[in-house]
Amino acid sequence: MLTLYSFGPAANSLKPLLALYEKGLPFTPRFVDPRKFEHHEEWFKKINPRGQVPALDHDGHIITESTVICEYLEDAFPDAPRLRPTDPIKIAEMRVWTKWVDEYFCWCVSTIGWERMIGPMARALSDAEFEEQVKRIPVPEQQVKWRNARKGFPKELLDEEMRKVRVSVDKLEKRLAESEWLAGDDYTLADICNFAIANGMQHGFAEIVNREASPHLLAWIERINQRPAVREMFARSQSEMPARAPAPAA
Ligand SMILES: N[C@@H](CCC(=O)N[C@@H](CS)C(=O)NCC(=O)O)C(=O)O
Repeated sequence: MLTLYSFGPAANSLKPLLALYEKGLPFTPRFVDPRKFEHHEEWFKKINPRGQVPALDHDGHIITESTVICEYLEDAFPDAPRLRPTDPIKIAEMRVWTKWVDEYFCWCVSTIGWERMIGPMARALSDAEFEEQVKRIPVPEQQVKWRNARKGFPKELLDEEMRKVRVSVDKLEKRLAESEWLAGDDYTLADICNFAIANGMQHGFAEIVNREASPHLLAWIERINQRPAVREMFARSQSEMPARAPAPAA
């Protein structure tokens, strides 16, 4: 039996949701409500001691880390439609893309997301309420991030992160101008993991992700949104998970 703990179809939570639907694997979705700081509650920290989503429970075994969950699903369910190439060279190519999103692309988009979404959420709390929440965050670096978001990130940092967002968009655009999918001829975890971060940038970063500046990236975002599994995932996730504010990005 599979249970996925997630904030719903955005950011890191979106990766395993896309993989599960694409592979047609039945699972129980368990929405963890970021507005109620449910991910910092004791019951959830027993599942993931880092207090972060997503987390997958497979017959009582917990797997964390969004990209690792996607790779795990490939290993555990190899007969379901494949999302990883078979050629070792292509697998390496795919993993360079998933490593890049986890180490670079995700973080610059995340800081801007925290400034825009978490900052106002943190400032809406009283000092005492905020300290109470921060105390429950198990990862010290995340405590620092919450404090910085509440104060507002320094302008130089935001400028640098925006520069990295632009570098990321250029890199994706260049690759997608040459190839329909990121790691070769097929839709793979390289596409899933990058789409999880890129989807929505056509709205939140419309000045750089648009038809004129990044036509191939936009076409790829639209192409993935049109996939039957992706359409079903968004439709079902919306009805299965309560209406909510956007989830905090990484
Ligand atoms: N490296 C982890 C990052 C997980 C992560 O940062 N999750 C975010 C949501 S996208 C989260 O739980 N944020 C809440 C917090 O850190 O307080 C992964 O890829 O799964």
